[in-house]
Amino acid sequence: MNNGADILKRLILLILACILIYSCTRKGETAMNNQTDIISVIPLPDSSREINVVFYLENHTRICIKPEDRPFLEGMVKFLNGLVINTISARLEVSDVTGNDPQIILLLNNELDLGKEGYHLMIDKKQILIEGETEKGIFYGIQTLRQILPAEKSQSAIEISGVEIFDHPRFSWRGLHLDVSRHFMPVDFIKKYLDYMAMHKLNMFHWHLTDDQGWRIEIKKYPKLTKIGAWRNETLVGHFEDQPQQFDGNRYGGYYTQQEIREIVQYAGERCITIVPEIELPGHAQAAIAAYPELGVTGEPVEVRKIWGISPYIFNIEESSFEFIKNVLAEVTSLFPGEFVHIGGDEAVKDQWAESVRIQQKMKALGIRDEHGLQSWFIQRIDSFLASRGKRLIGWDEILEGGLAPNAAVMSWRGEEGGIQAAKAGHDVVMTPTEYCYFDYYQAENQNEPLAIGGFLPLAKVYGYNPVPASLNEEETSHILGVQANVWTEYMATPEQVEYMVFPRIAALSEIAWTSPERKSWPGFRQRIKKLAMLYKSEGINYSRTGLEN
Ligand code: TNX
Repeated sequence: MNNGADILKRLILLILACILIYSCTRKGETAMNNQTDIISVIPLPDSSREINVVFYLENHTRICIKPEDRPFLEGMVKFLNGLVINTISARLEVSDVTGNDPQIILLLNNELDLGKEGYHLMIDKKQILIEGETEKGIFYGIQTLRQILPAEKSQSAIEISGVEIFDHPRFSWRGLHLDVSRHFMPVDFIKKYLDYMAMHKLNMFHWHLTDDQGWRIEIKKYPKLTKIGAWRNETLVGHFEDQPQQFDGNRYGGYYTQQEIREIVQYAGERCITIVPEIELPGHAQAAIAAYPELGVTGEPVEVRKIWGISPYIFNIEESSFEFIKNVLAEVTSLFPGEFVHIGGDEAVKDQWAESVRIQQKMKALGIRDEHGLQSWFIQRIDSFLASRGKRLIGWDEILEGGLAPNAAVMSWRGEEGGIQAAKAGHDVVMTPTEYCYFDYYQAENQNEPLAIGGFLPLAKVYGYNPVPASLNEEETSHILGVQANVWTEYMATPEQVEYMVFPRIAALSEIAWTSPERKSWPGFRQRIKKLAMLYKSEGINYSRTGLEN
């Protein structure tokens, strides 16, 4: 009896212990799942699930593509192999057939239902599958794989943990801008910049090619734009507000030939990036007027601007000036295949228009009430020209003043108000308010921070931005194409300084542009950015460490 009770007691204890061990394991699993849900990828994908196996990437791994996909995926194979070479120092063979070897499959699949840029990535024991409805999706799948792979190069096979990811972007406009007028950036750096964008799944490169301080795009019909307009006699030293102003005494400039531009457009296209060229009108035009004074209101000669701030020089409204602008835009549109052309429209000081008897007479004859109306008339003429060439106009939010053609899009930079107003009026909008999106602002309060324009935009603040204003209803929200950060280079004289200002804030931008807001998490991002910074380091990028420390 005693013995029997003892056995029963032991049995009960054993069962209890089993239950305990089982439940602990379950808990452990859940905890792990939660952890791996947040895989270390930026921007964070829609969903990720850990698969408890490893894939060995080795030099006899094959890249497999269906024969009918080949013509569309050649470029993707090139990227994938570039990535593999950087990881295991080997180039993989490409084959049509799927044999028994470990393989990486790139697949076009129009039944995925993840949109044109979405992808499905699955890493299991025998294969890595990257599928997308288009090559763009596959490209982004490869970018995700890039962040999953170790940042350092290895001479032999590597192990990759199993995972399955479904992913697609929140916005179709995930933009980064670069001002090459205030400081010229060489072709090689523009290519790097495009690489950096691709790494973060950004897809719109807004290239600010003209401004008061330099005209940077070769226009065959008007050689003086680059012969004269691309060069300033000297440059301001220190901050614009420092007194007395001092200058470096060095002639400064540069421009891109059309051949170089074609090369860059192609390079961008291979990385699923569309370039939006910007030709500034009617203000920020001092360099063009320096080259051709007859385009200005006074007709007097002026030099290319050598200080920052806003110039009073503005295009006149003669028919000959519209001819000039149309001819320039004709060359620009033939170089850039994208849908949008940015025509500036910001900060056009209208004093010269107001003071010109000729312009005032013309305004009256046209029945236009004031200079805002005149700017609107000006922009609408450019809009119809662009439309006749199959392009869409986009401009800074000032173009809203005085009315705008329905198809034109607006970039909201002076806060969100312009964007809200534009979306409510049915215009497409890109949000880029100074407060959250100006990467020329300081990112740290550090005493030794390199000189910047001012402001304060730390990493966390960029991350916290939601480009859809709460005041918009669903229909209006559909006009928010996306978000963009701007990189004005008054205080960035070199590519290294541009990198410093862009990194790591570009990572926060990519997540607000790509990841759905419910999935975003600042603590999660802070962990993941540390891993991504290892990739920045191995790429030799001059990134700011602020925001990456504990
Ligand atoms: C305003 S943002 C400008 C640029 C300057 C920038 C400096 C915008 C449309 N225009 O010309 O470079 O401020 O932050």
